[in-house]
Amino acid sequence: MSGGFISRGFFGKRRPPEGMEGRLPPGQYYESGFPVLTVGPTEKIETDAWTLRVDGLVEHAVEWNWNSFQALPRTTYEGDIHCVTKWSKLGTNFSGVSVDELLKLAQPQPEAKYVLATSFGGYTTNVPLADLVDGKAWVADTHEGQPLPREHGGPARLLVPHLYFWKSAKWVTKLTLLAEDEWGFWERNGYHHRGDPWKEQRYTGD
Ligand SMILES: Nc1nc2c(c(=O)[nH]1)N[C@H]1C(S)=C(S)[C@@H](COP(=O)(O)O)O[C@H]1N2
Ligand SMILES: [Mo]
Repeated sequence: MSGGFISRGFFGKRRPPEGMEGRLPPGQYYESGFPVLTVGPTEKIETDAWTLRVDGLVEHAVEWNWNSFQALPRTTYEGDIHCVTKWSKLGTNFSGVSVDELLKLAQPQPEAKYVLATSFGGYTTNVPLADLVDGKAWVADTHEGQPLPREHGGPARLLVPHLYFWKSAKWVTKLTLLAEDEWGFWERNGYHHRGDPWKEQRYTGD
């Protein structure tokens, strides 16, 4: 009886489907739902009030409103996401505008090596610029073909799926390009400056 309980309630949920075992980074378990993790309140941003800005070490600081953002070329991410609290969600789907498209217009200066992402509400996270380019990162506004739910960062969030999910700033409103790394909220609180799940870069010094 207890075996049955454990199998359904614990291992059944936490083991990935057949053939997907290799997609779980070290120390992660399989999550079939989509947990919500937010430090403060869920931000409520109407698309009318939404803006996204790319500034700092760029040739042109650029700001989009919802309409000009929607006019940009779009692409889709099909794949996995990994939270530092140890859940991984496999085979999920987001669409939006790649950071490459935003940077094409803003044009990073040669000294730009790091990015500080800022959200409505004040959450921040830092990411090396190299981790946001070449099709690895998006400002995503849909999940599974639906408008991104507010609790998951809608109208739009940063999506950097190859790094731990705290780098994927919900309600993102600004990407600032910097010459020196400037730590964000979790990074100042002991989390890794980069956060590669395959290298288990959870905490500062990992
Ligand atoms: N603005 C904002 N973005 C955020 C967070 C947050 O608290 N505020 N939490 C981060 C963390 S720790 C994780 S794991 C993911 C969670 O995203 P989800 O709630 O869509 O699963 O968002 C990241 N982005
Ligand atoms: Mo997280």
